[in-house]
Amino acid sequence: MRIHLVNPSPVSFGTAVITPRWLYVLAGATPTSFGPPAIVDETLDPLDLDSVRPGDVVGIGVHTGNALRGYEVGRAARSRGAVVVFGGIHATLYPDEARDLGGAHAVVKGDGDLVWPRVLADVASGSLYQTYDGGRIAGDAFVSARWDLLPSDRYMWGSVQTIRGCPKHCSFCSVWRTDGQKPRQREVEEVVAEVVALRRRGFRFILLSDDNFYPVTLADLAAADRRSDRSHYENLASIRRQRFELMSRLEQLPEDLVFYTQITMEAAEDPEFLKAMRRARIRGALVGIESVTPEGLKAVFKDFNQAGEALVTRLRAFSEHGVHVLGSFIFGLPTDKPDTFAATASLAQRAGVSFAQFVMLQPFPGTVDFSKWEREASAAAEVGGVPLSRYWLIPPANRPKIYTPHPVMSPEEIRRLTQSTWDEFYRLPLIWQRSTGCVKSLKARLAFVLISKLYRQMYANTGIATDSARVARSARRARVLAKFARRLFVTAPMPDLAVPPLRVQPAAAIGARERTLAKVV
Ligand code: B12
Ligand code: SF4
Repeated sequence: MRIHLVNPSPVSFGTAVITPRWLYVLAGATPTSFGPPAIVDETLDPLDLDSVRPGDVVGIGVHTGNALRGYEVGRAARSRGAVVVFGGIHATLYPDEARDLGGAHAVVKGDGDLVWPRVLADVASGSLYQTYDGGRIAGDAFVSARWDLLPSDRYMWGSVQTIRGCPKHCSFCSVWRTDGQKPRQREVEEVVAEVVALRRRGFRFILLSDDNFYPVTLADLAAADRRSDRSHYENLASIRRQRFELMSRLEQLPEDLVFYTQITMEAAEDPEFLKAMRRARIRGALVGIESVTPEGLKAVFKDFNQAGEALVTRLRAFSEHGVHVLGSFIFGLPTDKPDTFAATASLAQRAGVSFAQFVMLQPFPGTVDFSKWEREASAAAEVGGVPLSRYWLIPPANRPKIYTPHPVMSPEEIRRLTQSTWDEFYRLPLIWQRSTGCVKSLKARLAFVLISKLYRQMYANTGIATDSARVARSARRARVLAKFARRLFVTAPMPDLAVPPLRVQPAAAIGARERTLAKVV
């Protein structure tokens, strides 16, 4: 009985940017008695069905975007006699779908780390259940990824998770509902060991694939400090202390490592935190800016963000501390008007954002926006017998772009204006201008241009274009650019790299600093 883990994708590029973490975590959770799992990332190469034998176990992880391909793989594996198990966020939300359409014998909901060995044992003993609930496990129970199984020369960036969950409740995001609002932090030494394992293999760029790297704000601490019950304050202070511990450990790792994460803009309030990020070489962060107006932020339950000039100041604080921002903006909010698009691009440039993505408000399952949209009449319209509220089941060739209905603009107008915002932001003279704020040498500036162009090709044209010729052209260009970009990211392996020895932290001093900072708010 061989274990196969498949990350489905309708398109295979031969090369990929970031390692899909779940594959290597589940490999880590697979008991050694079953042998090393066969790992297939279809963004590289499609699954070779001939490798699947009767009695094998095929584990398939799906998010909404690749669910349909996942179901195809599941049915094909089942017809070859394999035991098919689904997991991942989409299977967690729609377990019946994986069974009805994906040939699943079993579906795992929630975190797979601890429940996966039980599923395999049940397969082996012939007592498999239809559904397993992996729940939300504690941070110290997260299983480390098996990077020794990573193929050479296929990926540019490694991915290591340090925390799961987010205390916020943005309307377009499923994270707080599926991963929970209570931050679950991994053991610092486990994170460090994974980074070392990746650096040994030549990876120097690592995505900290977290929901929110800054889970405790100074205002949270100040509010907790006012309560008579100290337990909440102590808990928040401990989460914050561990963040600093992690960053101080990352600081001890080889100097050529570069980290990138996802964070709320609230971190800009906290120079201590930003300085620690810089020392840890967390050089970039995706910041969910979403909207440049207060009304827009309110519409998506994100009014903890700043708007207008206060937003410019906040974003500049990141780059002033050497943390370069990938600003993520959403278009199509009910409060957006045709002039919002140009105003957004101009603000992004003024705020010193290094990269930007402009996405159209799309209802993703598991979100508040989706639940609302699903009840509307437009979601009941059908394509080939499939209601739009299940748009991921429509074959990609016929699948319309699904956007949340807007009170005054048509989807096509929003799409066209979004596309022109990408065009404007990624004009060569503007990229060149931005490169000065990020890097110094001519070589590094040229690399910045290459990465900007690659990002734009991979994201904008393949993501929002409706013209399939344009999508195909962009995918081809992205493949060529990726070949060059790979050389920029991957470096000589350091097979003998050891985990650096622990430096003892003056814990009392950290506690005192938190108290001072909390009182400032
Ligand atoms: C890192 C990340 C990315 C990285 C991905 C890098 C990579 N190659 O992995 C980048 C930045 C590229 C990215 C892009 C996008 N992402 Co993203 N991303 C994440 C994030 C923050 C963490 C994912 C991760 O690595 N987690 C760590 C692993 C270990 O956890 P996991 O994948 O959940 O797997 C666990 C369980 O689900 C389960 N499991 C998973 N698979 C399987 C399979 C089996 C058999 C079993 C038993 C269990 C199991 O066990 C695992 C271990 O516990 C999640 C948020 C989240 N909390 O999930 C969003 C998230 C997955 N992304 C999301 C979205 C929407 C996107 C984009 C579409 C954004 C956009 N608008 O373009 C793109 C799509 C890219 C694509 N085509 O795949 C949504 C998905 C929503 C949905 N319903 O599908 C999420 C949930 C965030 C959100 N805001 O809601 N993303
Ligand atoms: S969008 Fe970001 S801040 Fe909002 S709930 Fe999701 S992860 Fe948290």
